[in-house]
Amino acid sequence: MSGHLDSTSDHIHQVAIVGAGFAGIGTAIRLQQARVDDIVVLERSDRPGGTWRDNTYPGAACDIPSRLYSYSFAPNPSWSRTYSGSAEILAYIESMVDQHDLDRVIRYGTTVTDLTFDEPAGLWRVSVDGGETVLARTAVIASGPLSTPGFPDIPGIEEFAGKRMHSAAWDHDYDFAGKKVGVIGTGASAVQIIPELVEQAAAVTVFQRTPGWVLPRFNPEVGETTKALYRTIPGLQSLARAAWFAGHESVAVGVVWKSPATRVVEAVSKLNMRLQVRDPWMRRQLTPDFRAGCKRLLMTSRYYPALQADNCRLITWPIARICEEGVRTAEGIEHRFDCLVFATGFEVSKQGAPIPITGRDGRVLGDEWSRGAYAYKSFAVSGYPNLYITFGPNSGPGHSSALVYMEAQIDAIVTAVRTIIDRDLAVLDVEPGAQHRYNETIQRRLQRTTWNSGCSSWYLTEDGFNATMYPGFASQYVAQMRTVDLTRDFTAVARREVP
Ligand code: N01
Repeated sequence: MSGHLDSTSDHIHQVAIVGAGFAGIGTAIRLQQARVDDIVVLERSDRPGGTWRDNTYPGAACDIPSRLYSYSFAPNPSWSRTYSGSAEILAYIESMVDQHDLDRVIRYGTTVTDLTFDEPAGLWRVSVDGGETVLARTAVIASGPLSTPGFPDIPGIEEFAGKRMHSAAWDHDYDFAGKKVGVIGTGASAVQIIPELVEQAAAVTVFQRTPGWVLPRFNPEVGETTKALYRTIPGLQSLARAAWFAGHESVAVGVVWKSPATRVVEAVSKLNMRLQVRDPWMRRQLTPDFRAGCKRLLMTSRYYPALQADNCRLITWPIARICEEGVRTAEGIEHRFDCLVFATGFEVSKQGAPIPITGRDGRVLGDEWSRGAYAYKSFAVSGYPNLYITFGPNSGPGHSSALVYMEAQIDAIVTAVRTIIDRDLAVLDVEPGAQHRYNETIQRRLQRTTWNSGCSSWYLTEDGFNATMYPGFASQYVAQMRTVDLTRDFTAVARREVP
């Protein structure tokens, strides 16, 4: 797929969007529907899809039901399973690009290097590699919090002479047949990869630092009759979506808040383990020592059986170092491998400001967020006018579809962009007081959530600050985004008032 839009240095776009993943594509579609025509999407890769373009490891799939994992304005009656695989999700995103003719506005192979607000001109200067500067009245950062693969800080990691692979940068040309493979990590990505590797490789060794809470995931095919009904009865799929949404909202009670309901989730998970894992020693190794929901729940029915396969070993000794031939654990045993798979997550420390962003008076967002990111209702930051973020601070869903949160953000962004255009604003900036009050409430409520109940996870900074998750239900988040008040909580300067 290729697309190009002429962008001379003096042309000012209405909106520049960074990233052509689910959020960037969704924002572009909704802006077009709101008659915002002059937009440009800057995408570093040569294809759209973001997470679902990059995470192609064997077994990659969504652990949120497909019906909830598509834009509400574009339901997909053709999902093949309850939980779709990554290829199918990527195909859906690409179909959205085609249907909305977005290749016209996406510039592939264009990496944004920094953004600077030009206050006198009331516009963002977006630098891209190669030295060009793209100008836009409004900028939208839709580059996603989990887009840069993270390798662990294990001594000797560079010494390994075999094949190294990260879950988010899979080498499909590598043949696992007959190979000895070590997998580091047992999070959401790992539990999807391990069952596939156990089927492909000669031997798989799993290095577990912290076991997670596992819930069963039933993933039946969607029948042809159901698909036909979705295609023929208008609104039926939206109804099914609403039903799944209600189901997820009820799970949230046990997952979000420190409450007795958490015990129910833990009991279900323990029962699941008892039914799937025969060996009491292994059950002890796999039993978490933190409250369910503190880390992401792992949704899989295939992980425990894979761990017990004849060609799979679970190692719970800490890793001491990586050496030329494999991994040495703390008890001094060296495990030799042909390939090491790093299912070790992402560089979330850069989550706050993935790109250098300079706002009013030379303020640098990365500096302001160095001890933890914050924003007004997760999508706008005081001092950085006319700039909006998807999946910004404290917008993480712990239990529901990220797309529900994302669409609420996109609606707020479209309203702000239309306001900037209709009122011909040079500046639309969040009031610091409104931002401060919002964050005080968010941080107070976070103290009562399981995410802040003592485990370590990518949700928290090293100081234990939670800039990631939204402390509430998805429906509450949607409601809060509808109450974004561009008059009371923002200051505006019209272009004609700029000296
Ligand atoms: O990454 P993670 P992930 N030595 O950071 C271990 C989304 N997602 O890619 O728990 C040994 O969760 C680390 O151990 P510990 C989802 O939002 C969605 O799996 O820190 N081990 C952990 O086990 C998810 O939350 C889907 O002790 C080390 C693992 O590596 C996010 O992506 C599917 C280590 C990292 O787990 C990230 O998930 C998959 C070390 N030095 C992912 N360093 C959907 O289905 C790290 N680890 C939607």
